[in-house]
Amino acid sequence: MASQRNYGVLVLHMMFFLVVSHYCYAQGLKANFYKKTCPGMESVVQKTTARLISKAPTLAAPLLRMHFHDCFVRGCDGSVLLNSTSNNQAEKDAIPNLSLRGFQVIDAVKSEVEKKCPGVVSCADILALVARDAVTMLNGPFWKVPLGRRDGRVSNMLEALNDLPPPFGNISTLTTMFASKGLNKKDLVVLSGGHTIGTSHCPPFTDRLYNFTGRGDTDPTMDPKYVAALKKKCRPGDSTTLVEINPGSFKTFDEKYFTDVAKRRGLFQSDAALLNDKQTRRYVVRQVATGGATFFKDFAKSMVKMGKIGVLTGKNGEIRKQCAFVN
Ligand code: HEM
Ligand SMILES: *[C@@H]1O[C@H](CO)[C@@H](O)[C@H](O)[C@H]1NC(C)=O
Ligand SMILES: *[C@@H]1O[C@H](CO)[C@@H](O)[C@H](O)[C@H]1NC(C)=O
Ligand SMILES: *[C@@H]1O[C@H](CO)[C@@H](O)[C@H](O)[C@H]1NC(C)=O
Ligand SMILES: CC(=O)N[C@H]1CO[C@H](CO)[C@@H](O)[C@@H]1O
Repeated sequence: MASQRNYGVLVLHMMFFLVVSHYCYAQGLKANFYKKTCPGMESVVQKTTARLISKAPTLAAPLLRMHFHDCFVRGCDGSVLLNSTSNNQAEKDAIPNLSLRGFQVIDAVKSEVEKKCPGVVSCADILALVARDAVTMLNGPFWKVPLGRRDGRVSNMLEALNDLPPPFGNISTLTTMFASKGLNKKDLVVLSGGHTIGTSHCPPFTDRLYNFTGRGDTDPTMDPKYVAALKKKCRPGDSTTLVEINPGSFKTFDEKYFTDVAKRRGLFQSDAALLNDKQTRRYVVRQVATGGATFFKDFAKSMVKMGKIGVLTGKNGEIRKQCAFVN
């Protein structure tokens, strides 16, 4: 009898432990995740990132974009960093990767962190931190990055094509694609503000200039003066020229992106589309009117939210030794 009761208590304890540990794994991410296992890792990441970006400032923007692409495909699991192999085409080789750059920054940061504490810090966490540090370096906001992601073992080109929103996406497509990742319309308009930095190749928007509906026409929602200026930079078929996404301010993380969008100077249809919904439009107009009163705070919040999409935690996935390869 007594032993039966003890057994019952034991089972209860075990169940409690399982539930609690499962809960911890499921919740997973926390700001001081490496406090004991790799103290000081954040400053190693920050210093290495700062050193490399100060040598090549145009890498800051693609590193932010890389984190976004990582999170939208299979969750933030470092899958975007994996190289293709003889029998697998990785996300890197999908068309939207065209301008993904800065993989060498991630690799360099990883190797500095590995020197300090081998096999402890995931590539997915490193990417999330580097993206934050890149934004902060361009005078953008700073936020605490919840950590504890683990690295995935799969990277698939077709998934990248399916899950990444296309530049010609309309507001309903964009809303649906963000919603499928647990992000709402506010996150959509706020995170689109990432287009305050960086450059684009011509193909994502040349149709708007030359062949919008297939009849040699121009996108009527785009400021004609901006169309004319872009036509000078991008001839039809040009796939190498780089254009500033937020002209005049593409090296600074600020709220000026919203001024462009409001003036019908959003570069992609996806930027322009933010004017076609009451809620996203209201956000754009309000940031313009207030000089970006809440943009930094909102961006930090939505980045933390994006950084939690589909993460692997606990015993799932692995801690890659090299970010371009599974162990
Ligand atoms: C809303 C859906 C989005 C679409 C359709 C989109 C599309 C694009 C496209 C087509 C480019 C240009 C790529 C090229 O060089 O050809 C680009 C660049 C960029 N995107 Fe987005 N994007 C979206 C959301 C985001 C988000 C959420 C972020 C980050 C928070 C982001 C950050 C960036 C950055 C920083 C660049 C510049 C990259 C560079 O300078 O190389 N984008 N985006
Ligand atoms: C991974 O592939 C890229 C090209 O996509 C190449 O530049 C890089 O050297 C490869 N990384 C490693 C570690 O082999
Ligand atoms: C948005 O784009 C999708 C996919 O191209 C299309 O099916 C849908 O009709 C479009 N919606 C609107 C409101 O234009
Ligand atoms: C414009 O688009 C139409 C339909 O997609 C296509 O048939 C035509 O070749 C395009 N014209 C140019 C100049 O690209
Ligand atoms: C950086 C990178 O891996 N770029 C690849 C993107 O995809 C194209 C093919 O679509 C490859 O040729 C690039 O090497």
